[in-house]
Amino acid sequence: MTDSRKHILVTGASSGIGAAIAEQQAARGHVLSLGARRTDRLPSGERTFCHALDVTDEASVEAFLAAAVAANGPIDVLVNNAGLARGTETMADADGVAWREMIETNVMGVLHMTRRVVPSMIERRAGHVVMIGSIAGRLPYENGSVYCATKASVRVIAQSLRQELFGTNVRVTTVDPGLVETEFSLVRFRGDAEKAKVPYENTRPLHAADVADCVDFAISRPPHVNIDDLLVTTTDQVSPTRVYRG
Ligand code: NDP
Ligand code: 8X3
Repeated sequence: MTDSRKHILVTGASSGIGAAIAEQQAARGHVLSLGARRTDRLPSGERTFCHALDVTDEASVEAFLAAAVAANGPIDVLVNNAGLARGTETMADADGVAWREMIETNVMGVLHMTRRVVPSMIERRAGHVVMIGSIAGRLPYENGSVYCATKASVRVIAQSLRQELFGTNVRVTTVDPGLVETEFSLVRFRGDAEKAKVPYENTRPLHAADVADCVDFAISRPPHVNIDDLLVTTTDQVSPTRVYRG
């Protein structure tokens, strides 16, 4: 790919932030490879390659990456967006099943993807890894210990990776959003639409497109500029638990 047209790979592009990133980067004229488990929900487009992806399954990750590279060539930008929170149990009440799902998706999924993509970036002395973290990784809250821990892990993995990639020209960025209105809450509350609405009631959450704007800013900087991390909330939020509900 040339500097002007990049091959951008987005995990979890079937919904929310990933879908918004895909839409915006498609409009910029970039070539996209999009993955998620619900392939019927992946956005289609002229220069868009869609393929099944379960980031928790190494065979699926390998099949997805092989197909993406065959379709679109070397990956210029990897956006590790796929992720979820499941449940709001306290540690004392949890059975551990959702913990494993969150750790496998949010941490192992990022690692499965990144370790397979970075070697070719190092070889080409160009590339960009973007992580979608969360405000939860910086300011943990009750009833969310494992989700918060997974997002703190993403942040630390990015910091360490940036050190490892020092001198290679490969960039690493973390974008940590606050409350964004997506299907995130529906997933966290296990499909209970009434409970899922509550976090967004009487407040102005971010739109997925606002987060896509942050990713767009980071990846469109000149090649010598690395945006290390961005924390983004609406003016109605100053911490995970301090949300203005006027
Ligand atoms: P959505 O639920 O709307 O989207 C999540 C995406 O992740 C879906 O496309 C889903 O696709 C994908 N996904 C989940 N598990 C897997 C898997 N095993 N393999 C591949 N894809 C998977 O939520 P958001 O858009 O809000 O979430 C995107 C990211 O943003 C997550 O990492 C989340 O933690 C983070 N975030 C969200 C915030 C919010 O308030 N919404 C705030 C801060 C961070 P499918 O189910 O089809 O596989
Ligand atoms: C999602 C935002 O505050 O619900 O990461 O954890 S929060």
